[in-house]
Amino acid sequence: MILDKSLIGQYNDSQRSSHQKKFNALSSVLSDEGHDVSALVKKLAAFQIAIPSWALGTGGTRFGRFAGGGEPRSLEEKIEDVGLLHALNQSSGAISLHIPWDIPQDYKAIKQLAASFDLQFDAVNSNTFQDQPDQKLSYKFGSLSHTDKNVRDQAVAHNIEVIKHGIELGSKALTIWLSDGTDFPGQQNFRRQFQNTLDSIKQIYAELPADWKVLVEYKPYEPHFYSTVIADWGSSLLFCQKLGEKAVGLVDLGHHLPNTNIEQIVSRFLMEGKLGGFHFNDSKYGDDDLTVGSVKPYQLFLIFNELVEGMTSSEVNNPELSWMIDASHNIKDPLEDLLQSVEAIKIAYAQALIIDRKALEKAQQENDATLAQEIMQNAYRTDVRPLLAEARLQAGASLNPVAFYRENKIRQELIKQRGEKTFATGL
Ligand code: PSV
Ligand code: MN
Repeated sequence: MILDKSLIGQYNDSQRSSHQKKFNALSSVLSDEGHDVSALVKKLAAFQIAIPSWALGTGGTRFGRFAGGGEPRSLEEKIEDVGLLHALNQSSGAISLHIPWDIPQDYKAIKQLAASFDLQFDAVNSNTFQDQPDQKLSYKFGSLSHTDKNVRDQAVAHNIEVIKHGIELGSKALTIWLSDGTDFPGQQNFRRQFQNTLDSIKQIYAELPADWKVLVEYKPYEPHFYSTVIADWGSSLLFCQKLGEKAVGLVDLGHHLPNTNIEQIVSRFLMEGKLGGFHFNDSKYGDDDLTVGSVKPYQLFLIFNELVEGMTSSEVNNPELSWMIDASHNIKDPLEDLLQSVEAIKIAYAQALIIDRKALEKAQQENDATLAQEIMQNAYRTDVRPLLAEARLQAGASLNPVAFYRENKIRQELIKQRGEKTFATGL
């Protein structure tokens, strides 16, 4: 569906005066606090978060899936949906593909389509966690870590094929999420599994173009329930250190055991110059795939505090980060969910940008925990949404993307075009 952009202008005109009042009030407070408001708006407008091709359809669980209507039936329709999101918020200017769920048939046409929506191709994702119908050897007992070299070779070849698709599309990174692990104590030798995996990823690493990265994602459990080869940030960092400069860690917010201090992990990765990027989502219990910021917005803010601090510190030398959402929940309209997620990420970023860093540093030096908390929460409790809205207004996006989406009955239009019973390919 191609959005008539004049509708955005009309909608913004109807909301402009109310927005202006809120923006003026916030600008005046922030200016008094010494912030350069137009620089903040510029930073927010420039911040782009990639959308995964598998988040555009309704997710499910092993107990079932309740598909919504009008879901994209092809890669082309997924690109159209991300184009729609980008038109609404001007902050979702990239799509991340999962192979083989979304193999492009005609690179040139796909690239043209993406360019028509002003979209880039973010990291490409390999998949050795499922067996494909035409596959020779099974991944039931692992892929890159498998005891059988033939299985490892097949998984390595798949990753190299994914890099090739990425090169054709203009991607600059391969994300490896390795599901390999065990379900029972004693099932495998941990050290040998690690070594097999390292040997496999080294072969993949050797095929990376000079300006590429490999993002090494970690996850503590699921699909395996006793051990996972790359279970935690320590294992991810170990692989990255052994592989070389192009290997960096990927933090998926849902891939931590309850109460893990994710912001400290972010700081450690940054300190080592090994933070590659994020898969944003929110979680209550595990890999819940909930809307970003819906359960733990303060944690998200604390993560952005580390990011802003680390990326602006002269003591940190970390490569550019790859920002992506990784969520596909089972009840919401996926497009509304993604709009809310992007908004939550940018709110946390804006709040982290307005922390009084000098005062915080002083409070830290003086071990004044009370003042440090006041400073952090003063930023967190500031309603920064008018800054985001202003960034959208200036970029030609909608002042309120979710309200616009509903008022213009976009889902109903998609259902009309694609049908009530459609299933997005992927998960
Ligand atoms: C695994 O849970 C994961 O987070 C990986 O990033 C996958 O590529 C993605 O979800 C989709 O299943
Ligand atoms: Mn992920």
